[in-house]
Amino acid sequence: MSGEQAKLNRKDFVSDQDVRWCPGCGDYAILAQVQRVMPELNIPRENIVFVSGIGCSSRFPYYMNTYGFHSIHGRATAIASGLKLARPELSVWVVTGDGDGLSIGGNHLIHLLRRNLDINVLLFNNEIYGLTKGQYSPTSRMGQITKSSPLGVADHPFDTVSLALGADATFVARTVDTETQHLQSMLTRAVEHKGTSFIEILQNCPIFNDGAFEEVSGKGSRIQNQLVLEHGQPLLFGPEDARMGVALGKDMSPQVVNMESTPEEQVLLHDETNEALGFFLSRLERPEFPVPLGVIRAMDRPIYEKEVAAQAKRALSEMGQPDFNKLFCGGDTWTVE
Ligand SMILES: Cc1ncc(C[n+]2csc(CCOP(=O)(O)OP(=O)(O)O)c2C)c(N)n1
Ligand code: SF4
Repeated sequence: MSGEQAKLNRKDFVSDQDVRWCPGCGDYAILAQVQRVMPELNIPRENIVFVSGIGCSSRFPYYMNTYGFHSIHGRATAIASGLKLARPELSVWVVTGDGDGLSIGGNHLIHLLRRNLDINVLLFNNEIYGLTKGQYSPTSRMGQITKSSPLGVADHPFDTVSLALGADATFVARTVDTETQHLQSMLTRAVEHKGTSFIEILQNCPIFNDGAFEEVSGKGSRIQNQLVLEHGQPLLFGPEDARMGVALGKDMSPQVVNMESTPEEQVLLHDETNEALGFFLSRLERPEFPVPLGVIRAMDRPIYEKEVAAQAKRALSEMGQPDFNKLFCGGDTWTVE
C-alpha cells in the first residue's frame, strides 16, 4: 500500500457475499483469521489473489474482498502456478481441501511444492469430502465409517505433512482452526517465507466428521496432545505440573519421556532447517504421540519464477528478440507427401 493510502483493516477484506458454510464449520474461524492477518501484511489489496478448486473450503475466494478464482476441482495449484509465473508481483494464495488438494489435485500439488514458486497454500484438512456430503478422502482414517465406506475405510491415509516434506516443500507448517493466535502466526510466517509455503489446517466439519481433531482442539485434551514447536526450543508438551518431552530412543525411534525423571538435555531441540527432524516429527502419530503444531520445516531454495525470468532475460540478451516464424520454420522440418 502506498504511504498516502489509509491503512486497511479486517473489514476491508470482508466481501459482500453471504457466507454459506454450515453453522459451526471450522472454515469460519480460518476465514476470520486470514481476514485479520491480511491488513498487517501491507500488500495492496489489488495485488492479492485467492485461487481455489472445488469443495466447501474452495468457496473461500468469494468471501475475501480481493481478487480470486473459484476454479476447477484439483487444479487450483496449477492455475496459481501459471498466474504467479505471469504476474510474479502478485501475492498468490491457494485454498484447497484434503479431497481437492490430495485426491484429484494430488499430482499438481506435489509439483508446485518441488518447484517452489512463491505461493502460499492453505490445505483445510477435515478428513472428509464435505461438499459432496461425506465420502471418505485420502486423509480419512482406516476403519472410518463414511457415506462411501459403510464398512469402514480400507485404505491407508496420507499424512499431509509427510507428503509435503516428501515433495521437498521448503516451508511446511501445521495448525488448527480453533487456535486463532497460532493460526495467525503461521499465516504471517508463510508470507515471510520466500518460496512455496504449505500450511495444513486441521478443520472440523461438524456435519460429516465432527470431532475428528477433538484431542488437539478440545478444551480438556488439547494441552495433553499439542506439541507446539518453536525453533531452537525443546520438544516439550503437557501441563506445567506434568511436563512430557519427545526424545530419540536407542533404536532411533521417537519416545515420550516424563520430564520429572528426565534431564532436559535428553529431549530433542526443534530445528526448522533440519530435514531429518522434520520427517521424524511428521511421523508422530496419535494416540501414542502428541500432534506437532507449528513450523516443521523452513529452508531456502531457488524460486521457480525467478529462475524462469532469469532464463528468459538471458535468452533475450544472447539471442535477441524472438521471431516466431523463424522458430516455426527453423530446425527439423519435413514435407508429408
Ligand atoms: C471433476 C470432478 N470430480 C468430482 C467432483 C465432485 N466433488 C466436488 S468437491 C469434492 C471433494 C471436496 O472435498 P474437500 O476438498 O475435502 O473439500 P471440503 O468440501 O471437505 O472442504 C468432490 C469429489 C467435481 N466437482 N469435479
Ligand atoms: S459440510 Fe462440513 S466442511 Fe462443508 S460447510 Fe458444512 S461443516 Fe463445513
